Amino acid sequence: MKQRAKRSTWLISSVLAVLLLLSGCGQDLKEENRQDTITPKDDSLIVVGVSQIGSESVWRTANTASIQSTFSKENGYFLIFDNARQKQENQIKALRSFISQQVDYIVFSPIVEDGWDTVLKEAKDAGIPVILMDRKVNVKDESLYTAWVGSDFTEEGKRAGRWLSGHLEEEGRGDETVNIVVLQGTNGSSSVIGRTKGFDSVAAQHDKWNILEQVDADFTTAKGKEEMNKMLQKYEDIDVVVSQNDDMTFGALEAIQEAGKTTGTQGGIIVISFDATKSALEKVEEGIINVDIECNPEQGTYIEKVIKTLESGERAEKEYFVSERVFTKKNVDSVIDDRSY
Ligand code: GYE
Repeated sequence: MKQRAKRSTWLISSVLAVLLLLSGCGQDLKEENRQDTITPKDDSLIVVGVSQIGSESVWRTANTASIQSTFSKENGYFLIFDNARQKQENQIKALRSFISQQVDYIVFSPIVEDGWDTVLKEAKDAGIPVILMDRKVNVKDESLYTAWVGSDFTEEGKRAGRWLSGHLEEEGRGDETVNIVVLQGTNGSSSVIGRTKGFDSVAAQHDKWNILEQVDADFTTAKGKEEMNKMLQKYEDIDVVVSQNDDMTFGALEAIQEAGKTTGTQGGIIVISFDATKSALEKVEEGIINVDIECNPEQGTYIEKVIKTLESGERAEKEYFVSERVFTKKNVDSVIDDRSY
């Protein structure tokens, strides 16, 4: 009953939002929002406001596609989607707009962990459940969000470390000094914090692993190339590149090739990547990337399960982990053809 009343209030506020838009006060709303805002047809639909970080990577685009296909009108949802273009302030604006539209649920992927207490308190006070997607928030009061769906980033980092340890042993290089450089993604994000912590915890058990530098390359190909270039100029002898997503890996591979060096199973530099997107898995198959630690972007159905649980009046779990694997040349063929992103 409460839900239905809320949904009709939402219709009224949508009309107000349209008036605001027409008067030019809502220009920061995206085109797709505008469409959805002016065509609320059916008040039995569950209204979900989604604030996405941006479109920095292939992973992110796949994550967005998963959300858009899950929260469709055919499935009973009215999706208001906002792309924050890599700015926390845009995400905060989007959340406030969802609150004022009295959406039924807020789903969002926080670009960084800090700085959400105030806006999440506003959502809580408005009685709107918040489901975190992919990344987490660092808040004093955990009741400020209802649930989180995403990856175990620390475990991903450990998987990378464990793979490297096993690989060096297999190659009879277990006692060698290895020089490692790390390309990190967006500073302050959960994926970077977890992957770094996990890898570092394995590195700490290996005296001979020498982490030369960990640099911020923002999860993008352009930055990955730029930062890799700098490190190739700075360090003569790089044995391992750990790149915290596939997009940066592609940039790094370009820089390495241009420097006249080789990578992968037959090459000079070991490359460890994260995400396991199709084009990167093809590089694993070719032996150019040694290993890809999967990060599963298809989180829409998991989030829908949380919403269905809440709709039925039950309590949701606080954390839902998506399933993930590790791919090398040995097992990559089992997945490559079916990969849609
Ligand atoms: O690995 C990267 C994206 O937070 C898991 O963000 C996500 C990361 C993903 O841009 O490609």
